[in-house]
Amino acid sequence: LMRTKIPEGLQKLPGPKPLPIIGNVLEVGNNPHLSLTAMSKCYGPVFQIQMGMRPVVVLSGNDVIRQALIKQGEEFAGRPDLYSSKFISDGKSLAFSTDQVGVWRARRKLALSALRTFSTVQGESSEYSCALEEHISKEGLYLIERLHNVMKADGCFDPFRHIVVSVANVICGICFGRRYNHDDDELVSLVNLSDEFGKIVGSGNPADFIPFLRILPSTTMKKFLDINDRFSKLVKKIVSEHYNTFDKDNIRDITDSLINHCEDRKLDENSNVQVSDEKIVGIVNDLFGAGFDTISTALSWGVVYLVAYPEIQERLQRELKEKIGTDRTPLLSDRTDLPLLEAFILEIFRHSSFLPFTIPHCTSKDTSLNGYFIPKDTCVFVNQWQVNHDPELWKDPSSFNPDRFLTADGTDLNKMEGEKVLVFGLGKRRCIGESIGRAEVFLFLAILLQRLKFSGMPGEMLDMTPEYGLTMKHKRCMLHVTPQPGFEIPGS
Ligand code: HEM
Ligand code: HJJ
Repeated sequence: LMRTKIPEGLQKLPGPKPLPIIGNVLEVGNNPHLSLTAMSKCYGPVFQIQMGMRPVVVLSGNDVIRQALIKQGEEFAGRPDLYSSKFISDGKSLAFSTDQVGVWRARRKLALSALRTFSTVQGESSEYSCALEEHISKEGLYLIERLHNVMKADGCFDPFRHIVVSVANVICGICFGRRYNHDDDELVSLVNLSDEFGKIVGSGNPADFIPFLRILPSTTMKKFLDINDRFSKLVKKIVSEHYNTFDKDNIRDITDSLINHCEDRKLDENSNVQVSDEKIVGIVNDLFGAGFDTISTALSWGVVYLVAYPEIQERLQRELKEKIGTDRTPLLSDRTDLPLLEAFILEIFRHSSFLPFTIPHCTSKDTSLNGYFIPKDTCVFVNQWQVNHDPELWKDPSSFNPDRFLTADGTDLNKMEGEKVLVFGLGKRRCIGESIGRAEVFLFLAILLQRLKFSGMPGEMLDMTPEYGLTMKHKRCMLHVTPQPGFEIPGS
């Protein structure tokens, strides 16, 4: 039996006793964010569990997570070799693949620069400060019209079903230079399956660690393979249309700019890293996938919280009426004038912690944390949910209270409190879509709230229990909207 020697002065990691073959998967269970938070109270902020035969280190607490991901960032920036990762973008995902550090860094740099360029360029109309703002405003107004029409026809609507199409259209605009109709079945059915994707990819999926589970028939796994397949096919079709109409003097969107990089063949002048065309253009898979799944989940939670807390919805609408009025649509530049809306968004992020764990990390060499030895190639789970519900950091963490992010007089955002919320990860692997994500959640909510009042179905209870996954979603539900006084519904 292999037994790693622990270097002198370092301790063996604490943790629960594993069963043979399955390890601790039963104790981890269906809600790893809750079970692993409970274990952190017992074993501390750095402990080890066994997923199948494989040791996994679980990090909790603001200090330990900052130490690992920022101060020891290099050592914790890898991704583990997991079964499910092989099926995402044919194993070539920027976010999930085990790319060597040089290849990952070159791809990440390209992705960041492409996102920045195509969200901040001037859009078609000079009313808007940038293309991102233009896409969100237009999709936001179109969504309002859509919800109004569905209300007229059916008397209620499923918020996620429609929000996800509008959000997908924003990232489609930036990545592919096009949008889809809300009735386009190819897109609508695909983006409405993201919960099945998240169930397989979420930290602690037993099939990632226990080989014999993979031979059992699993409908979730079938759906996951099917989603990845359809996803790749859709993106491949769009990419090949771009190759056919490519003109290096007219770079239309992110797909064009990535194709252009391949043509140039000089990805990064200062390094000798060679990255295949497939891995460069394949970056749009991740940008599109991450761009629609995360933001649609955040917004859908937002709408459900508005319904669950009608007094907060009323305060938000009063803030919009006072600061913006009814003569114009909100803009990104209104963010600093709407502290309650910003506080509400921070509280959605914190309370739902809809991204409970980061994508799993992996140590790139032998290291130590808090005096414990962690060998190279150890899988690491980072528990963001625990940080956002830590009673050491938050007063009454389980209550939904946006005011915790406002100054005592309620007129300003308390920046220090806001920075304690952990949803975008930290350090070298932190999210590259954070500024787009925050901007989009803000502007969609501002536009929706200015014109619509959300409410539940009379007599029906809202079930706000999250369903565990990479991004946790609330159960599908049916809601009502009524127009705010003073607003015409566009297009009707
Ligand atoms: C990674 C959160 C929006 C692209 C991540 C990670 C988190 C996260 C937690 C993992 C960090 C880690 O592994 O340590 C969020 C949230 C969003 C959001 C909460 C919205 C509210 C976006 C958007 C995009 C994006 C809009 C792109 C358009 C990515 C990519 C990675 C990533 C490519 C992988 C980075 C890497 O592995 O180097 N995000 N994200 N995200 N995100 Fe986001
Ligand atoms: C997807 C939903 C997908 C990809 C990527 C390739 C890349 C959410 C966090 C980080 C974002 C990083 C990425 C997320 C996955 C999705 C998402 C879906 C297919 C995909 C922590 O994005 O239904 O299908 O293929």
